[in-house]
Amino acid sequence: MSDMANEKTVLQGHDPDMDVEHHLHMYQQMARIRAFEEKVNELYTGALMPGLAHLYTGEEAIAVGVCEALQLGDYITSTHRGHGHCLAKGASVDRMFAELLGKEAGYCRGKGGSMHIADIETGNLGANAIVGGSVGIATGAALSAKRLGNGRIAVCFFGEGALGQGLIYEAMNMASLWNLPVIYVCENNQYNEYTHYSETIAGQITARPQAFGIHTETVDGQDIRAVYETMNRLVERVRGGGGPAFLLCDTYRYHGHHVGDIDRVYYRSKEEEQHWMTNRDPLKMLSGWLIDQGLADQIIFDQIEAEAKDEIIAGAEFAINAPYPDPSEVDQHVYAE
Ligand SMILES: Cc1ncc(C[n+]2csc(CCOP(=O)(O)OP(=O)(O)O)c2C)c(N)n1
Repeated sequence: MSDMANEKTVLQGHDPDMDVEHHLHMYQQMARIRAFEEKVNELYTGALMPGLAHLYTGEEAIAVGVCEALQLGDYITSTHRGHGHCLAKGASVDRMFAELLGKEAGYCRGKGGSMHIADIETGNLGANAIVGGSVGIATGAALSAKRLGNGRIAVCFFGEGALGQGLIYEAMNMASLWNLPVIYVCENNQYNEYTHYSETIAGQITARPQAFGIHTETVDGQDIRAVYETMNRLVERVRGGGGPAFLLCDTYRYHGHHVGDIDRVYYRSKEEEQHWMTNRDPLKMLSGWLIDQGLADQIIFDQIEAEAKDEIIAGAEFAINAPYPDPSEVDQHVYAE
């Protein structure tokens, strides 16, 4: 954020305990994710991106609120809808776009694509196209952290669709028995592909982790202040040896299941989409609150969004102009050693 933007931030007479700069930083992170995803959609519709992508637009408050409560060395695992998680944990826009476009500069030298981005330097153990697949990886990372005594924790992001996978219950059972430092973050964006979650999930979602004795909380996933505050408490508890936790976040994806899912009225109404975008948008909710409190004005948010767009345009340009990997390395870097 520019100095000029920072100066505009702090309006007179605000509560000195309120960390306005941090709220603006969180807004900026959400704006970067939103701009990134909009550019991905543009690249896809412009036939510049191979494969598909599952956009995170609308769910930004969860990735940012959660990752802001973590340290760099803490682990995350992600999903097929993972761009927001990667960026919130610190991935660079340039290398993300390069990966999406299959370029050598990408996080997996262009061989992983949208659904397999991993960034070990920022503790990101990887996205995973297998629904529920990263639950075992996050739980294993928590086991290693506990055995090494390095104080790290692991966060596992997954959609509510993963609640239909048996693996998650085996992993939660172990995590509880072994008191592992792991937080399961369930992003309930209401739909598993084209089916409302009420048609796939019996009973209360929270009853499932509770059955394993796992501490469970529910939060409004559109309210980044609530996500961040709740995560801070959970992180403290888990890092302090309190055992695993489960955070259920209610949210909504603005786009289709993937970029090609354009005609959606057969499974959800335009009115429903409009309701979330108008009344439950995470960026608007945060900016509206800061403005209402007299802590910031609209100019700063416009400025942050413009800066985010510039960064995204530059990152996409970098990737478009970057070279593909040499064909001779097609069978290299494909398996972990
Ligand atoms: C094991 C497995 N089964 C099915 C699929 C196909 N699939 C991809 S995404 C998806 C729905 C996932 O829904 P959810 O976990 O709620 O995540 P969301 O897409 O809503 O973010 C399915 C069934 C898959 N990738 N992996």
